[in-house]
Amino acid sequence: MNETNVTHKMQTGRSPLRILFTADTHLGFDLPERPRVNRRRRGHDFFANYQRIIQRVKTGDIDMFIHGGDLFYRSRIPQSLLIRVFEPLFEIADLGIPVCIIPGNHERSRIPFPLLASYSGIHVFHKPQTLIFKKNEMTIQLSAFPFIRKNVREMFKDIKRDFHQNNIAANLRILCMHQAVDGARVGVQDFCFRNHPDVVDIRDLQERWDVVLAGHIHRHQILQDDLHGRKTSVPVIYAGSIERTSFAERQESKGFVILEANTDTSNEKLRITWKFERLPDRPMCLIEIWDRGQDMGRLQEELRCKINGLNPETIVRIKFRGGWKQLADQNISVNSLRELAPSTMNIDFGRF
Ligand SMILES: [Mn+2]
Repeated sequence: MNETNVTHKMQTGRSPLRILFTADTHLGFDLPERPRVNRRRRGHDFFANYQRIIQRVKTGDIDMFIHGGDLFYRSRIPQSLLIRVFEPLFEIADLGIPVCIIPGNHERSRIPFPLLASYSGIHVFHKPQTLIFKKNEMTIQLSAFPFIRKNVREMFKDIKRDFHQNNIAANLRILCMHQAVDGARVGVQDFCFRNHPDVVDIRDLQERWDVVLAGHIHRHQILQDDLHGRKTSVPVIYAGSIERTSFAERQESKGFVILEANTDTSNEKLRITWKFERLPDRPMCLIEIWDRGQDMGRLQEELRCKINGLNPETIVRIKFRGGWKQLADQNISVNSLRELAPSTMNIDFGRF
């Protein structure tokens, strides 16, 4: 495992240092090249939010752009999509704003990251690596490693040791990764990751860095406690996904994070603040239809009534409960559901 130290001079900007951190953009989600069904595709919403982030980076006060992984939704990417995703990143790099990308679990070797990484000003962390950036009087050390599928809890201890060997005196030390960390929460049931081989031990993050930026968990959150509820010294910031990728995310706000760092001139102490900037998201609604002995006609009516009561932009999932399930599964097709709903709505059945 090799580390390389590269020094990049950033464009001189205003103080403080400002980093835009995003992750889990899942570009290409629900965006088939040759769709077999004509319905509204959610992929356009993901791209619109990606473009909003790109515009935000270009507004002039952002010094660095970090993507915490899952840039794409899967590893086999059509050429046209690659261009749509890469070009805005090239434009940011051309402005003198460093672009740093940490490969996530959806990013395998098929994605031509070397093409991206060969562009001046774009850094892809194919392996654990530390890069040094300078802005005015500030030295920023960014350490990152690509997604580890198995046993990250153990493996991270070695990665950390190697990072440590290359430590330099920096004003701001960032770790970026695409992993679950103890205490991270997901879903409407509020599932909490903890003490698992595939979850990073939050105690291993409490030294050597000033802040941890993380992707992988789609709910925006900041972890500042250990599993015993004790305050930790290094915040772990999840930017969250930029749009809802599943119904488990239906209650979550979506957006990205702006991290600000400044050194206090009187005592040279580092001050870090962050804010979450929201992005537009489509409402999502789960409709449950319970078996109360309705006939098919009444069922259709109940469905129609519930759908009419919703914002026509909603993403809807219908779940039949009880004895209904089998009968409805056999008698109602996705197509007939779509006919009940306005074309601006996404509607399907929940199969779980
Ligand atoms: Mn993801």
